[in-house]
Amino acid sequence: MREVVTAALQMGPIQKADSRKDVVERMIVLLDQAKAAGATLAVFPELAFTTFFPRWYMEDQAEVDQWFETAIPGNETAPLFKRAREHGIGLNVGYAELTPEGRHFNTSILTSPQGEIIGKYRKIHLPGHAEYDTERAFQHLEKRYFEPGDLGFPVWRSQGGVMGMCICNDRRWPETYRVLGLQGVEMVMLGFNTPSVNSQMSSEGPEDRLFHHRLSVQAGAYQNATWVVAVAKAGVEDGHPLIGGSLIVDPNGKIVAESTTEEDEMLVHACDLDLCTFGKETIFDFKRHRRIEHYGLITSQTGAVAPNE
Ligand code: CDV
Repeated sequence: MREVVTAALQMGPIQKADSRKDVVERMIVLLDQAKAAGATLAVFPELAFTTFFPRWYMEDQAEVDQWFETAIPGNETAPLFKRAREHGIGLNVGYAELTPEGRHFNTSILTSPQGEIIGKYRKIHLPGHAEYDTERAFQHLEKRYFEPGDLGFPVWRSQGGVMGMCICNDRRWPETYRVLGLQGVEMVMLGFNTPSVNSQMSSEGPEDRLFHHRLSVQAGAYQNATWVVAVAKAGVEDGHPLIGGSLIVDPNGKIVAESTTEEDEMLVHACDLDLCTFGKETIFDFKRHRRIEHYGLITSQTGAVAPNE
């Protein structure tokens, strides 16, 4: 058995007016709960230190940049990293990254239980749009504020296994899990901020949103024989609702833990990485069964092209 006691640390809403100091205090309370539950790994949401600011249209770059971190840990976020190190807990946490060169990414990092940053991932599948969209019920401006990630989908050895990251919308794309799966991933960690209603179709509400979320995460886990830990920022942020539904999913695609609130909430599960072996050596033994000679379109073509009528 290779058990990783994993805490999915769902966060309730963060309002625009909430300070990073207040948010980090909430995160530390969750981290203390994770320690009490015996966790050595804690997964926090996407853009965990702030409200989900891409819902707001901004033209002034200085106003945009206030939502970004220029250093991780920075002055205000350092207490979280210090507490994780003291507890011997590795962290996966999402934040908005502003690089010294002035580049903007939707990023997550992985630390070791000893507190070193061992991995960084920059979100590749950015949803939404870049300009104000009058047709939508609300804005989703990730394409305005972030560049697509430039680091690919790497994996890292940590916690006695092979660990990978992705962020929110990435979980809906089978390519994400497969590229990680081809590197032997045994646990995919991801945070998300998913509005409870589709901004382009008001009839698609929380039930459908949770259905698509579970479907994507469970399929990714099963088809790649990997654990997936998916963690929400949930609840109503300045009038804008986000789904909860944080999940820990096993390598058979089964949900072993799920949040029940839209508040700060801890889920914990002892994830045995050895449970990945059966699927990886049988039905999803990629080496024996994949037929790459038929998969060329996946990397040579982006959009769908139907044949002429
Ligand atoms: N933060 C996100 O990436 N949200 C998207 C919404 C816009 C659909 C998601 O896939 O959940």
